[in-house]
Amino acid sequence: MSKTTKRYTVTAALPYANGPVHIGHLAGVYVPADIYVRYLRSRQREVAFVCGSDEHGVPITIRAQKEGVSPQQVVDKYHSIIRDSFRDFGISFDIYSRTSAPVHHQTASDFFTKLQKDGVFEVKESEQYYDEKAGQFLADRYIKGTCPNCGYTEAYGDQCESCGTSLSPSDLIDPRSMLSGAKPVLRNTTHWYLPLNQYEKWLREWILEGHKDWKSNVYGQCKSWIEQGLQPRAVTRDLDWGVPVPLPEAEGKVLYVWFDAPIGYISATKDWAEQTGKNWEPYWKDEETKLVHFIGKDNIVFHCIIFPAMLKAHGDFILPENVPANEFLNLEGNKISTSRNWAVWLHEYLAEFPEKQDVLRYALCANAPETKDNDFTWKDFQAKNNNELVAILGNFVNRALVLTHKYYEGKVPAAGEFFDIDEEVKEKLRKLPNQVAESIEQYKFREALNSMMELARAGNKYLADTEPWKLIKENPERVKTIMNLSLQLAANLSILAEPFLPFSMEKLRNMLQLEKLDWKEAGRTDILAAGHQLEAAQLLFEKIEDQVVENQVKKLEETKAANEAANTPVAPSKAEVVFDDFMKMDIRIGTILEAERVKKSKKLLKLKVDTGIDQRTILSGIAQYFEPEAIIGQQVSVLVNLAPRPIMGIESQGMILMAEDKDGSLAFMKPGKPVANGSGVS
Ligand code: B3M
Ligand code: ZN
Repeated sequence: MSKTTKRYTVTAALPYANGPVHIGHLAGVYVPADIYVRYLRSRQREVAFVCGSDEHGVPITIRAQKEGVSPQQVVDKYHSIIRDSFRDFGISFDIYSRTSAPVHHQTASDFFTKLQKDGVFEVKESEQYYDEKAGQFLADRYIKGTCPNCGYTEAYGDQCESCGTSLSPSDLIDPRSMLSGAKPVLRNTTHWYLPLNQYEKWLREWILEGHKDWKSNVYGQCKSWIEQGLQPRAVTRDLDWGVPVPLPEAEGKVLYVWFDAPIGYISATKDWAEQTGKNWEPYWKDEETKLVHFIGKDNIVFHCIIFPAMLKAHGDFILPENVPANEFLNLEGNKISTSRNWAVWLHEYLAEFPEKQDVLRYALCANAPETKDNDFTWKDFQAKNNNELVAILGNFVNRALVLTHKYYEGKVPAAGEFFDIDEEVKEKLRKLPNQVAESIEQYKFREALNSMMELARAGNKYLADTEPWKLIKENPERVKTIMNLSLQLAANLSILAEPFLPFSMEKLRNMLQLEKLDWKEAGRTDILAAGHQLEAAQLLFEKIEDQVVENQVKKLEETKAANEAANTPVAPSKAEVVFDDFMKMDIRIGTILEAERVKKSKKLLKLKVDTGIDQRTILSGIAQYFEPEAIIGQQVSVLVNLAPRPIMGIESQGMILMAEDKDGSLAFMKPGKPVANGSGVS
C-alpha cells in the first residue's frame, strides 16, 4: 500500500568534525542528496534538507590529543571548514547544524530517557580494557598492538589499517594504551544495551518483506546482517566527550556516538524550525512525510537496522522510507584515506579550480559509486569537462546565444513553420523531463544526468543538421524557427540541469534573462517569448589543459612517495570481489620436483611441479631470490587453473603464489605443515 507524500525529510550523513571533507564524501552522499532535493524543490514539494557535524566519538578525541587541543577546539575548527565547503559546492542544506549544540544534547538525552523509562534497555556488566596510569577506560581505537593477521605493529583495537582486518582489542598481540603507553588491564564496567535481537523479527518483515524496493547493495547488506542474527548493542561508553548519560548512576559515561548521531537529524530539524519559525514535528511524526537518508555504505547498518530499531522503540517517530546508500569512490586506483592524505580535499580543489564547482559535481555524479566502488581519476575528470561539459552542453548553449546576437541583436526571433526535424527535437524535449525525473526519484542519478545531457546532445545535433549559418542568406525565415527552438532548448536545460549544475545554470539564466522556473515548465517550447532580449553570451565551461591535471597527478604521486618513505601502510586497494569470484580460482599445494634457470633470463626459473593432479611446467619470476637447487622439494601454492601462456617460448601451466615484502624480496606461500600434494587452498 503506498501512502501519499505530503512532505520530505531528507538527511545526509553527518560528517565527523575531525577533518575536512573530500571528493569521496561528495560523490557518495552530498551530491546525490543535493540533486534529489533541488529536484524536489523544483517540483514544489515541501522539503527539509538537514545535516550537521557529528562532533562526538573517539575519532574527535584522538584528533584533539594528536593536535594537543581540546575536543571542542577540534570540532569548532572542522565544523566551520566543512560547513563552508558544503556551502561553496552548492549543497543546499536547509540547515547545517552540529551535535555539540544544546538542542541536540537535549534531544538525545530525552530520547535515551524515554527508552530507559519504557524499560527498553538491558543493563549489563562486562570487562573492558582500562589504563591504570591514565585512570580511564580505553575505547578500542585507543589501544594499539600487533596485528595477529599481518604482524603490523601499529594496528588499532578495532581494525588493522595495514591488512584491513577488523579486530577487537583482545585480538591484539602486546596491546598498549595510546594514552600512556601502559599495558591495559581488564576491569568491570556497566553499560546500557539496545536489545536488537528483540527487533529482529520486526526488522526482517519491515526490510526484507517491506522494502524490496531498496537498492540491492543496501538490501543485501541488511539481509546479511539480519541473517547472521542480531545481538544487543551497547549504547553507552566510558568516555568524557559526548552527551552525558542522563542517569545518576552513569556518572562519567556518555551516549555512544552512533546512538546520538542519527538523533542529530531530529535535532537539526528542530534547529532549523526554530530559526525559521516552522513546526519541526510533522517532519518526524506525520505518516505522510517521506524520510530519506543519504549515506555511504559503511553507515548502512546504523541507518537501516539500529536507528530504525531506536525509532521503533521510541514510538513517536516515522521510519525511513529509503536509504539510498552508495558504495565508495577510490582515487586513482587507491582507497581514499584521510590519515594517508590520499584524497582531493574540497577546500583545496576550490583553491586550485576556482568557480569550477559544477565540473566536480558533474564528474562525481557521472562516476557516482551507485552500485559498486568506482574510481576517480584526474584524466577522467578532464575528459568529462572537455568532452562533455565544454563540447556538448557549453558548446550548444554558446552557439545558440552567439548566433542570436549575430543575427537578431540578441532578441529571441519568432518561430515560423515547423518541419519534421524540428518536430523530432520537440518530441525529445517532451519526453526528457519525465525521464530525468523518474531516474532521480529512483535514486539513479547517473542515469538522470545522462538523460539531461541527451537534451544538450539533441540541441547540438539539431544545429549541426540544420546549419543555420549556411541558411541565413538564402532562407532567413527558416533560421528564425531554428534559433527560436534552440533557445527554447537552452531554456529547458536551465531547468533540467539545475539540480546537477546549479552554478552554471544560474549563469545560463542570467544570459537568457530568465527567472528560475519550476520543473513543470520543462518540455515547453514557448518559454522565451519572441522579442525577449538576451544578455551577451559567456562561456559556461572552459577547457582544462593537460598540464593542469598532470600537476594534480604529480601532487598525488608525491603523497604516495611520502607515505612510502614514512612506511604508512597501503590500504587494501583492489576492487571488491564477491565470494564466487574467489571460488573461481583453483589453488592447490604442490611440490617443486625440478628447477633450472631459463636461458637469457635473469628473473625466470623453469619449475617442474607435482600438483597432485599432474606434473607440470611452470615458469616463475623468482630467480633473483632463489637458487634452483635450494628449492627442490619445497611445497608451494599453485594457481592450477590459470590459462596456460607462453613465456620466452616455453608454455607455463599455472602460477606459483609468492608474498612480496616491502623491499621486493619474495617468499613462498607454503602450508604451515606438510600436506598432500593436490590439497586445495581456500
Ligand atoms: N559521522 C560516520 C561517517 O562520517 C558518521 C555518520 C553519522 S550519520 C548519523 O561516516
Ligand atoms: Zn593486519
